[in-house]
Amino acid sequence: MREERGLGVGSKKKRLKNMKYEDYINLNYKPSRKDLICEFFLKTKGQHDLKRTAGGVAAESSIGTWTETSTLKPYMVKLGAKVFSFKKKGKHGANLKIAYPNELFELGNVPNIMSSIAGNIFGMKDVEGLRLNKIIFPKNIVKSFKGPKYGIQGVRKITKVKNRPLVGTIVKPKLGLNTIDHAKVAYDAWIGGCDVVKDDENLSSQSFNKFKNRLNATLKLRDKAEKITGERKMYMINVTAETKEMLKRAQLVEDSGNEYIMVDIVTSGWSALQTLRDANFKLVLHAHRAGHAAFDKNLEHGINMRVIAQLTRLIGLDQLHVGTAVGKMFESHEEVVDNVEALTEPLYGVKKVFPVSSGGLEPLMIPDLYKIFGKDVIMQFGGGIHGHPQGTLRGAIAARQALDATLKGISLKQYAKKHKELAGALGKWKA
Ligand code: CAP
Ligand code: MG
Repeated sequence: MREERGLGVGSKKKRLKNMKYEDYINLNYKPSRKDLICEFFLKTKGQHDLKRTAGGVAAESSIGTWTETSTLKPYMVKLGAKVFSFKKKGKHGANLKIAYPNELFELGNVPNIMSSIAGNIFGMKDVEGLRLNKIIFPKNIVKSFKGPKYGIQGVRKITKVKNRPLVGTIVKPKLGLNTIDHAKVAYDAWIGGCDVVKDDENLSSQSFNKFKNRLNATLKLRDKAEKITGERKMYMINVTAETKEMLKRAQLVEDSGNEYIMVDIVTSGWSALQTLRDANFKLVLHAHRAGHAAFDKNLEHGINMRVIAQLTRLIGLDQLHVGTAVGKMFESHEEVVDNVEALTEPLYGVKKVFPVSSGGLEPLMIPDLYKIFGKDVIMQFGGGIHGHPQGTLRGAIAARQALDATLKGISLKQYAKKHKELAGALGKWKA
C-alpha cells in the first residue's frame, strides 16, 4: 500500500526501497510552521500521469530523482518535500501545494532557494506547464534576509510627501539623449511637479551619456529645481551593470549626496541584488523589472510576478514596478493587486515595499489608478508627460493637476475648465 511506503509512515526498509515519484505525495500531511510552502499550477502531456508528475516536482526538488538510488539513507527521508494538496484543474492540470522541509535551504541565499524550488523541474519531459504562483516563507528564512531599509514609510520621510501618491517620470526617449539634454528633461519634469525622475532601464553608461557625467549634471539641476519649487526632488539613476561595477556606481551616488538609485532586478540577478543590499548604502533602492514577463506572462508556465515581488521584498529593495491594469502592459487588475499584496502584507515585521505603477500611463488614468492603488503608489508617466502637446514641463503640471482633482473628488473634465495643462492632456488622450 502506498501509505506504507511514502513519506511519513512505514518501515525504513520499505521506504528506502520504494521512493518513487508517487511517494512524495501525502495528502494527509499537515504542514509545519517551519516548512517552506509553494503553490504551483501543473499541467502534464496527455499520456503522463498527473499525480505521478506532481510527486516528481516534489522529489526532484528535494531528495529524489527519476530512479531509485542506492545512496538514499534513512536519515534523509525526513528531508523529502511533500505534495500535501492536489486539486485537479481541467483535464490535464492541477493546483498543487508542496511543503519543503526547512533544512533543505541555506539561510540568506535566494539563488539556493530558487535552484531548489524553481530549478530543474521546469524542464522535465513530463511537464507540459508548471507555474510557481506563490511562496509562503517560514520565519527563520524571512529573518535571514535584510528586507527593505526604507520601505514606504522611509521613502515618505525622505521625499516629505506624506499623504498622496508620488508622481514621477522616466526621461524619454529612453536612449540617445546627450547628458545635458537628459538633465534638462529631468529639470523640466521636476519644475512641473514630478517628485521623482528616473532613468530608463536600458540607460547605463553608454558613450552618448556617461554615468558619472549624467549624475553630476542631473543633480545640479535637481538642486536648482528644489530651490525653485521648495519641494524635495529625487533622481533615481540607473546603476545596473556587472556587480562590482554596480557597487562602484552606487558608491559614487552615495558620495554625491543623492538619496536614490535604481537597478534592473531581473537582468542583474538575485545574487547581485543581495550583494547590493548587503552593501547597505544610504540609498533608496528602486527595482525595475525589465524582462519579468519572460517568466510570468504565460499563465500555465514560469514564475508568477508575485514571487518575484516576494523575493525582491525579502532581499530588501524599497520600490518595485507592479503593473498598472490600465496602461500599455498586459497584467490584469487582479494580478496587479496580487503583486501589491506581496509587497505590503504582514511579513514578520519586514518593511513594506512601495508599489510603482508604470507603463503607458497618462494623466487621465489617474482617477482609475487611485481607485486601484489608493495613496501608497508611485505613479510614473514617461510618454504621458513628455508626450503632452506643450512639452515636458506642462505635461508634469497636467499630471499633478489630474492628481489634485482626483484627491479633491472633482472630475478631470470639470477641473480642466480652469487648468489649461490638464485641458491639453484631455485634448490629446481623451478616448
Ligand atoms: C514606461 C517605461 C517603463 C515600463 C516598465 C518603458 O514608459 O519606462 O520601463 O513601465 O514596465 O520603458 O516602457 P512609458 P513595468 O510611461 O512611456 O510607457 O512597469 O510594467 O515593469
Ligand atoms: Mg522604461
